[in-house]
Amino acid sequence: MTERVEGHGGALALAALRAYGVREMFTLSGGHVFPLYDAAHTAGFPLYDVRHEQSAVFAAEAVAKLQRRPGLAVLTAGPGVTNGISGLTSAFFNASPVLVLGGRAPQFRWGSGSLQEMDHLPLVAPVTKHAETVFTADDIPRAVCAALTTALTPHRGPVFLDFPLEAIFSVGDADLPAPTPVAPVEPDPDEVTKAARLIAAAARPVIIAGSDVYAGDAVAALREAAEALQVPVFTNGMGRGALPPEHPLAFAKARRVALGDADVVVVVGTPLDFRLSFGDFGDAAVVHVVDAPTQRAGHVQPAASPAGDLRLILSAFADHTGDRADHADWIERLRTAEDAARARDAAEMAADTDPIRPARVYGELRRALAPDAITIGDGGDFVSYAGRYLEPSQPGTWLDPGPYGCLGTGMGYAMGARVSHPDRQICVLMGDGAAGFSLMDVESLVRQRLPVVIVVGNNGIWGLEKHPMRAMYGYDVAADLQPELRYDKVVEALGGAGETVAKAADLGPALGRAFDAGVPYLVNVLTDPADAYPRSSNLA
Ligand SMILES: Cc1ncc(C[n+]2csc(CCOP(=O)(O)OP(=O)(O)O)c2C)c(N)n1
Ligand SMILES: [Mg+2]
Repeated sequence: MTERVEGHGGALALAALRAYGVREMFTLSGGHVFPLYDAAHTAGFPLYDVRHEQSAVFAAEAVAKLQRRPGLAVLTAGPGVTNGISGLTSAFFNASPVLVLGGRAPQFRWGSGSLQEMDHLPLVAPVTKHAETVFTADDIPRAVCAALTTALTPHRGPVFLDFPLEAIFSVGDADLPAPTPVAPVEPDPDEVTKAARLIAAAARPVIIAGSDVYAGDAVAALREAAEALQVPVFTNGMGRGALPPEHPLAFAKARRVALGDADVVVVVGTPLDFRLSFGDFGDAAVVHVVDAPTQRAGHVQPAASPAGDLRLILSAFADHTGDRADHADWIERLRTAEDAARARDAAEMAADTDPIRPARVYGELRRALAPDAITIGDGGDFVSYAGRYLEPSQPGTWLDPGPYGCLGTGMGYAMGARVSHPDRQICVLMGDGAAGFSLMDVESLVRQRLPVVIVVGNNGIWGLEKHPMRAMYGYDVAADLQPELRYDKVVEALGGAGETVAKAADLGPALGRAFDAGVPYLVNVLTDPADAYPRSSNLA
């Protein structure tokens, strides 16, 4: 069924966006995109604005990640688009269905030197699934619908369209195509059976489940597969919380033993990248389960690599009827390692050191956070500790920057999270260095009444860089920040509130005030600059 739509280019775009379930726009003002604002304003469509375009794209990405629907950022021509490129690239690495609509200098005088006249496509093409200039108003609904279908089709990812000035300002009409439901990609049954047999026959199998398991709505199927085949599960990215922490097959801390001694490692919905030692697990056979054939690793030879709809593949694993080995001893061994690590962590999370160590911050936060709280990590060591000490108990509640590792997601992700979940706690965990990238967008949050809590681990340094540089060279440069800077005062000046905490005993009450504040609130925790996150490779 198609619907006839008419109006200026902005109205035509909005009609297509709404048909695909887009429910808000993130932007920073620019004349080239006024018709999109006019359409939103006229229709009562929510529009949130920011102080730097990267925040608009990060906000759209947070919506896409959390709600598993398209997120929309509207960027003005030239610098608006170029400022959004780190956000687009993050979305590309994270397979987030983000649509960026850009303004563009007029086509009819292209080459004459209009303001901000540049061709965005060569810049954005490598970090999008599709990038296109739409030259007429009439063509806008088709282009928007096609772009959104592409963004939502596994392997998901960002798409970009720009509209020359005359295309978006002129009036047109078109048939609005009905949204195309994304058909599940059937995996090759032989490859699925091969993988299931390997897992079932393994003596010491492990599953690692990543973001695409959540994005592909395959959390229930993952649990069924793990339970049916009795395989311990570790998670990363948006996969965190896929199994509740109390589940007998949920593991987080025994990773070293698990990956060191496993005979089959099953990686589902995440690439075999640096986070997973590039898919090299010693003698273990690797099963790589991906949501599209394009995601099969080119640098390793997995024993099996089924590609397609993750629900179908994981359900097929759950239904596997062949012979299977008993994994009870293996699970028990991992549980012993997990419990020992947990006891060590508990001691660190309670430690009453002066200065405060990051572990204690997370010990206190665990008490303050509700099970459905959204936590966002933006920083170096401080966020590595968050990954270690916080245990999301529900899937879709943890936002990290992903493998692109871009600092500066903080306030944009916070805005997208707040808009997605108006009734939940939203908590941003920030390094003091990371804070510099987006803290000005607290102003946007205050003005648009979007309260969030920001906890800064303020060690006065770019910790994740300073410690490795000292280890490598015996000295460091370009790694210091002002010690004990009052980031809480910055937030206060922008209309929010906050406080500085120097003593561990003051953390709990401060967090209580933060979550009750009803305005953006920054808890500026002075942490120990000598504390370095222990890691095998310190380069990030
Ligand atoms: C946009 C961007 N610039 C630089 C880096 C390199 N980098 C990674 S972690 C880090 C240090 C972060 O410092 P801070 O946020 O204060 O956290 P800390 O490590 O001190 O806890 C830097 C500079 C990056 N990942 N992204
Ligand atoms: Mg720091």
